[in-house]
Amino acid sequence: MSYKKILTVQDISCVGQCSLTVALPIISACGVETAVLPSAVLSTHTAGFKGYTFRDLSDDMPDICAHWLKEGITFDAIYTGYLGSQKQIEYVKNIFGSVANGNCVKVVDPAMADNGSLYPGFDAEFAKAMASLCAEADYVIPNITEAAFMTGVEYKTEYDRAYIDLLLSKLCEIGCKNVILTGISYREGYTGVVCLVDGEYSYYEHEKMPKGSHGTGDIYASAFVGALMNGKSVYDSARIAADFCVECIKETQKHENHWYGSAFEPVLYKLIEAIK
Ligand code: PXL
Repeated sequence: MSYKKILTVQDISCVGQCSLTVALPIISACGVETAVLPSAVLSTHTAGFKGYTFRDLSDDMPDICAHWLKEGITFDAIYTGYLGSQKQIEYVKNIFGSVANGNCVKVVDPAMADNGSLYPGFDAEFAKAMASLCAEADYVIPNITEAAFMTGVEYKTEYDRAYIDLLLSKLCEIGCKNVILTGISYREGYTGVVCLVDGEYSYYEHEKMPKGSHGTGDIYASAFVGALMNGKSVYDSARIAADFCVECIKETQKHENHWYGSAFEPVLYKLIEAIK
């Protein structure tokens, strides 16, 4: 397996175990060189903390990218997570068109919503812009809420296979090529992930933890990218990432009052074992 170099574009939430503080250690631990393009610096993430700082780094993004171009730096994969503005989404499209090498794999996690609501600061226009970025990716990793906001399909907490098929077909209509739809539960006590790859549906089901933990979306996408870059199939990458998230949630529950993130570090070795 050749040594791969990936670029991940997302914010730094200094405290909160999400975005870059999750993607960098996880993808690096998978044996992949991980370059970063921080889109913003926040003192914490926005889900549950009050009064966080937000330094928008949008205007630095084109200059950073221009320098890489001058140096002849390109990437085998580009993975984007939380992006702070529509302007950043446009910059990412330029990045896709410039520093991607010939076989570059583009992965977009449209990290903007969960449990039926958009994160603070986002609106329907942003969701539309994110949908247009998803159309440029090889793989997109939305949850049901994000898929619903991007397609205009009603968000549901109780659903069947027909609803999921509707979400998938609407995602394809807006230009998504391959979809990894997370948090899909068809029966009590279980949840899982649906993969639509080259039009083929598959589903990996696993136990559903009674209580989730924050940041598992970013952990999931990072582990998926790490596994994919190690030559695993899309389905195996989706399965490995899902199993890892379950381990992270179980670990988090051992640590009382750890409400703002997921304790992924103590179980990171399990992800590496699953990949190797
Ligand atoms: O993907 C989660 C995330 C990342 N970055 C910031 C966030 C969140 C979720 O709330 O607020 C800044």
